[in-house]
Amino acid sequence: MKRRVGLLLISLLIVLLMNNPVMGEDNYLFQMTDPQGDEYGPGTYIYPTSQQFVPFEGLFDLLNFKVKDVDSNYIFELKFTSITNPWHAKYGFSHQLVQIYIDNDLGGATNVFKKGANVKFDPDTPWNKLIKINGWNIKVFDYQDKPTAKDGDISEAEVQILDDQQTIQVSIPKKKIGDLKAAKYYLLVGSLDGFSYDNYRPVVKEVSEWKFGGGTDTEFNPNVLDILVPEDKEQKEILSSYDVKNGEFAMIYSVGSKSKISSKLIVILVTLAIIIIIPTIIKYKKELLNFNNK
Ligand SMILES: [Ca+2]
Ligand SMILES: [Ca+2]
Repeated sequence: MKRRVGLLLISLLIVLLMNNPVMGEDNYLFQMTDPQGDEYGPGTYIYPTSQQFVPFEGLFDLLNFKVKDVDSNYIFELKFTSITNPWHAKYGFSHQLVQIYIDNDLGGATNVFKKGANVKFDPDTPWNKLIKINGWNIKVFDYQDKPTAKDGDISEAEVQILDDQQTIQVSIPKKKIGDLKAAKYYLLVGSLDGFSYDNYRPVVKEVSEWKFGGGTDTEFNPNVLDILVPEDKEQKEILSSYDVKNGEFAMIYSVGSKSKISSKLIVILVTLAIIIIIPTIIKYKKELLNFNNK
């Protein structure tokens, strides 16, 4: 009986450790992998033909997204199949344009901050902070900022390419973003184009030297190439859900750490179990002693 109770306690502890995302390695608050080979938006997008896009695959193919909590900073890691720097961007990557829309507070918006990505967001998790990452600058915006605002530059941000030559690591002071413990994320990967709206290289119907093909010649197909999607959803389906006729953008769903309520609930359950089990052990011991004394 005693051994059984001990085993029960150990099992509960293991369940608790497994379910608490904060207790993972290196203080990861959240991490998610993304399939390789899906940098095709809704399944049809193809690379521009300019030689600047060599090797014509992998540059926009997100493989992994991690968020770490380190002292006064949040560290974001974005792993891609391939990173190149033909235009000598100061942070070491020329092509990737990443926008991380974050829901970590009450209120927020369901439309993009600036026109460009051609998507909209799930009304259940409206975003309130936006991190915009490219090889030249890192910006953070609040949903209440004016889209015309030129500010947002995070001079304290630190950016580097990790030794695997595939991972962009961005460190941003927590005070610029707010608490991410229960955050939900929309992660959009586009192709950086200094001349386009919000720097998204357009995806049109016919591919050309500087534009992606496989889209439409309207303003409604997404200009994003890869996104993270919740486990029960398909990227192809989500990114093809736009409606040219009715002028509707595709709706993106957020991803995020499993609800904090569930890990809190586990802590409560384990505590309750201990409270109930310990007196039972004591009672059982007493009964056993009484039995032996008889
Ligand atoms: Ca991918
Ligand atoms: Ca994807």
